[in-house]
Amino acid sequence: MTEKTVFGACPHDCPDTCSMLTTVKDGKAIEVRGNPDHPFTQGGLCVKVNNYQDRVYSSDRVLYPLKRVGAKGSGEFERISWDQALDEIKTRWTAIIDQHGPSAILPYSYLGTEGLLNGLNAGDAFFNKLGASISERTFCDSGAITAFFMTCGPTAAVDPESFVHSKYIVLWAINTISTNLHHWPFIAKAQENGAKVVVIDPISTRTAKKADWHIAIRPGTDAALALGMINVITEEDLVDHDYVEKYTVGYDELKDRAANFPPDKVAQITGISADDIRTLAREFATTQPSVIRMGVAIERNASGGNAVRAMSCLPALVGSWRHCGGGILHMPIWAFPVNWDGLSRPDWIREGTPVINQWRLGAALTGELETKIQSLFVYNSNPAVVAPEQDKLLEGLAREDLFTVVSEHFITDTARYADIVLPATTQLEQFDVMFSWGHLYLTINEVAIAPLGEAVPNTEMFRRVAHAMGFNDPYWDRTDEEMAQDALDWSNPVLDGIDLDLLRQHGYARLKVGSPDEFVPHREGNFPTPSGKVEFKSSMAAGGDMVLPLFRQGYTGNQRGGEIDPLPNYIPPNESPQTNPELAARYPLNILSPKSHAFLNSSYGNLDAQLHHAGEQMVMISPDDAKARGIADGDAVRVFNDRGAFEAVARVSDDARPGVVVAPVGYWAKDSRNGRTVNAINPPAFADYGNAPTFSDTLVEVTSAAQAAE
Ligand SMILES: Nc1nc2c(c(=O)[nH]1)N[C@H]1C(S)=C(S)[C@@H](COP(=O)(O)OP(=O)(O)OC[C@H]3O[C@@H](n4cnc5c(=O)[nH]c(N)nc54)[C@H](O)[C@@H]3O)O[C@H]1N2
Ligand SMILES: Nc1nc2c(c(=O)[nH]1)N[C@H]1C(S)=C(S)[C@@H](COP(=O)(O)OP(=O)(O)OC[C@H]3O[C@@H](n4cnc5c(=O)[nH]c(N)nc54)[C@H](O)[C@@H]3O)O[C@H]1N2
Ligand SMILES: [Mo]
Repeated sequence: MTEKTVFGACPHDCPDTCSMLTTVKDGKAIEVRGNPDHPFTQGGLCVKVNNYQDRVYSSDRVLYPLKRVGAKGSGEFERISWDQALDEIKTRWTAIIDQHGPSAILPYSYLGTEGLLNGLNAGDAFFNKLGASISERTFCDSGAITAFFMTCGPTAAVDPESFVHSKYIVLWAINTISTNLHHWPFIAKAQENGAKVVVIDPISTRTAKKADWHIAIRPGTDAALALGMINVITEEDLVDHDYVEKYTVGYDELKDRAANFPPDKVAQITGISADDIRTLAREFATTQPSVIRMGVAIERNASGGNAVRAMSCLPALVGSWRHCGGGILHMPIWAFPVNWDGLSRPDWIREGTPVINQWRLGAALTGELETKIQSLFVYNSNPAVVAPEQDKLLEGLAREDLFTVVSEHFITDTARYADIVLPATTQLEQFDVMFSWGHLYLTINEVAIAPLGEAVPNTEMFRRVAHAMGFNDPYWDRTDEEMAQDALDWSNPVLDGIDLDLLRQHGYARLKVGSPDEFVPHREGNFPTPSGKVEFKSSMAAGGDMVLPLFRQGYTGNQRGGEIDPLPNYIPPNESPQTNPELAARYPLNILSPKSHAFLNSSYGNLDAQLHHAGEQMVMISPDDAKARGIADGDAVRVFNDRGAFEAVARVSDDARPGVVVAPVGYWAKDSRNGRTVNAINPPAFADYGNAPTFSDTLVEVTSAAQAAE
């Protein structure tokens, strides 16, 4: 009998990127646990991943290539060999390319796994070589990143571990205990030491319940709140003038802009009292170190980018950057010297290649866009659940003439529509190196067990597909380890003394950025913006493109020109009772679709332990709104607007603000009452920056399902 412990990394698209230890006995993984030595993981995993071996060994795993035998969407497949699958792909694609050109093929991927090798960019080089359309990947944080770069630049900004030193912590549009769990102990420690924790969220979340102050803001109005805070700080002269003078640009213009946002007006927009707005501004300014932790959810409205810009001005105005544990934390990912272009090979993109945004998949497949898509290749993503306009998307996926290939662990709602399904390995069966967007450690993921069935890592899948298509560039001759060598700039000072051998010995390594107790990168400015300062007035606004090239692999075609406001402003929500009274007469409730505590996006939405935790697809509604509709807790309800409808169980709770309902994303359509989930009602509309979504700006009506059926 042999037993060993293998260093791994949680694969998921989550800021925590836990260092994971897998116990392997006689070639079988019997347990996973959090690495107790890792300062951020601290020995714990979450409810999603702490039984990861059950995902690996689930009897529902796809273990062999499959070919569709039933109708699209029926989920009926038969086993074929890898050679047959590759032959079929080659034959179909060759015909499509001959007839329509390669841009009729659309890749679609996101972060099913976050590894440098198997994650976001795993297929880019292949599809660029093929000449396929470019998938513009703005699922997550593209608006906030653009806004943050415009104001502070690509900086790690604040070490999440430094929060133990903070005295005033604002958790803004983030549900830390569900979505960034391993940050919580640092916040809790600060709280024990006397820090005040403020949560700004329309919902009383698990995190809000632990806060000293929960501010239940109206969705999509955060930009107004931040500008209101700037108004109070400038009017009452709570400004750190020395910091502002030395390390910022555009103070006078920002002050003028904020003059349009006095607390009384902001109170009307946000639903927060003028006194509370003043208190928040005063306390944030005077309780140092003060820090903001923003969630990805901040960007999901018409004013999301502007909100991030205004929020990113606050710490510089009051000098929070002078202190360890002060500033604004967006994502420390920018500290990792990733060789993005080496992974993606944007140099292989052909001039004039169409760019199709991910949120527009329904439109792309139903022929609404200029480029007609004849083939879709999905890996690391489950668009049938995570993309909006679900009705349209499923209609597109059902097209008989569309040739769809999906690489997966499971027959997801998307894979059900595939012509060919390719089996993918899980994290225990593959090698990878992981960055983090929530801490400053690089983590290795070693192979713990042999691949099950004929599953392969994405790296190997693209080697096979590339060779089948006759590509012989050495890019596809590299081993995974060689790819890892190329994926990072190991000569960068932050990786000084760190290499694969060291990672193999320790499982992880902290970047050489100094200790969390001394991490104050902007005590004296040094912001990576064009001016080197915090740009209240942004010089990047003159560039005229509000989607950073990052999201389309460095490709700078299709620029949208136009005037961009160099100062942060507030743009009213696309859909809200305040701004669209006509629409609100039919659909009076503002719906939010945040993350589920027990799922990771739609991953785990099919597995027993997590489903048991999450319960049936639900919608949370306030007692007032429920009563007005004759809805009781536990009733089956229909949630709908002009785009679509889904059925769910009502959870009547004071946790929802009146006028706001909440339906977490991640439930699978096939297991839902009417075969639809929350993205049936969500729009494809873009936020102000970065082609981010506007899920927090959506209006619906809720009725009891029995009533709807009459
Ligand atoms: N358990 C779990 N953890 C996850 C994920 C998951 O699916 N499940 N997904 C991972 C991924 S991909 C991401 S991007 C992150 C996201 O992490 P978060 O941004 O924390 O995720 P959300 O739950 O979508 O939103 C957080 C909170 O924002 C609030 N909110 C929504 N709209 C607004 C608004 O307009 N203003 C304000 N102030 N608040 C608003 C919601 O009510 C919600 O409680 O989580 C990661 N971690
Ligand atoms: N309404 C609403 N919609 C949302 C959001 C929201 O908050 N509300 N959040 C948005 C955000 S922030 C994000 S990040 C996206 C997330 O969207 P996605 O990244 O598409 O997330 P998942 O639904 O988890 O789908 C990932 C799929 O990849 C598969 N997978 C995992 N590992 C591998 C692998 O190694 N190889 C292959 N081939 N496949 C693998 C998994 O089994 C899973 O089915 O959703 C977005 N959509
Ligand atoms: Mo995300």
